[in-house]
Amino acid sequence: MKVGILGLPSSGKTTLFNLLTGSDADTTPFSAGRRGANLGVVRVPDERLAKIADLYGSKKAVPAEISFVDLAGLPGAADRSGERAEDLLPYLRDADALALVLRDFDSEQAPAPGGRVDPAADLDEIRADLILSDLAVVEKRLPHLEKEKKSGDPAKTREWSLLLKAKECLEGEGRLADLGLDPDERRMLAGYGFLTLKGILVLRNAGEDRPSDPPPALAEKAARLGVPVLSLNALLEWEIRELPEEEREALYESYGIEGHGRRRFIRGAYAALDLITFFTANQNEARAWPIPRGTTAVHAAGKVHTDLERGFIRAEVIPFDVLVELGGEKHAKEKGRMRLEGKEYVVQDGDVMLIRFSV
Ligand SMILES: Nc1nc2c(ncn2[C@@H]2O[C@H](COP(=O)(O)OP(=O)(O)O)[C@@H](O)[C@H]2O)c(=O)[nH]1
Ligand SMILES: [Mg+2]
Repeated sequence: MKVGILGLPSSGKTTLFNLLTGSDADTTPFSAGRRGANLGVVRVPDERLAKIADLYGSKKAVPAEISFVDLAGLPGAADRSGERAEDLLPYLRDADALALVLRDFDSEQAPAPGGRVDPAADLDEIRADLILSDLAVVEKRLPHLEKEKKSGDPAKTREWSLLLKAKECLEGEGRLADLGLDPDERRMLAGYGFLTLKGILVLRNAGEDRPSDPPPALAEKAARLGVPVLSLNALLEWEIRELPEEEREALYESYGIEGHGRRRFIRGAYAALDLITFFTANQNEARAWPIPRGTTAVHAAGKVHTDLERGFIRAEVIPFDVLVELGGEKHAKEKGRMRLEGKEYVVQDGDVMLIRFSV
């Protein structure tokens, strides 16, 4: 999974990136307008994985990974960050989700752009930028499709009418995610990398003097948009992280921070994207795979390898709880608790799957 971190300059994007990935990228005031991107990868902690590796005697355990891209600016905010949409889009096109960082802190060393600290207004501005950026893509493509559909190719006609629908949606300041596209339509649009089709998680970067709940204006706006809001204090958490472990817990407690920001972020991202985890395991490795809830066995197999999807025969499934309760695969099989499932089986969180295939 790939998450793009977006926000206005000096909202704390790079600080958040450092916190999430354990990096040490530059956050001095001069870095705000710098070009380019920071890239980093984190492993998703999942206690079930070690347990599975243990029960299968796997040589190694491979956790799911989230890669993060921290960009210097925002697509539409060219005048503020010196970046243009064309420069940023390639970094974001293949992101699965966007983390929108909203500033809710005062700082003399790092003043807010225009002196405005208003996370609800920033959310509106970023949303508008995403919409404009998608609209620009649609408007650039439509005239070409207009010509191409004259060839009589029904696929081009369908794409054309879908893009018209998209244009109307964006012009009404809607997100493409709200169009309720069916899987076919989503596939048709996949190549465009539309930003408003991606899952969104709002991160409120709150100063120490701020209440723990998001300001009502932000909470209402996010609720109306149906996006979750996570509050954290990126700088404070980053500073605490640098301390020896025995001092950390006491500080988390005294500041009322529930657990590490990275863990909360990952949980939030999984919730925002409605992801679940299935596992594969053998003597060589046990591995965690994130998939959207509702994914069928054959598509889940495709995550592991395209051959497994193409040549899918069946999945042998043992739920994690059963595996633990019975003390391993062998006993689960003996007790008849391993299920055989076909292509259309909807994979459940915690399923340990062996995929039988032939190509
Ligand atoms: N007081 C305070 N300063 C912060 C916080 N988060 C970031 N900063 C500071 O704001 C400045 C800009 O942060 P940075 O992460 O580079 O922002 P970016 O431009 O969005 O990447 C830096 O000087 C940070 O130390 C915060 O939660 N509180
Ligand atoms: Mg930055």
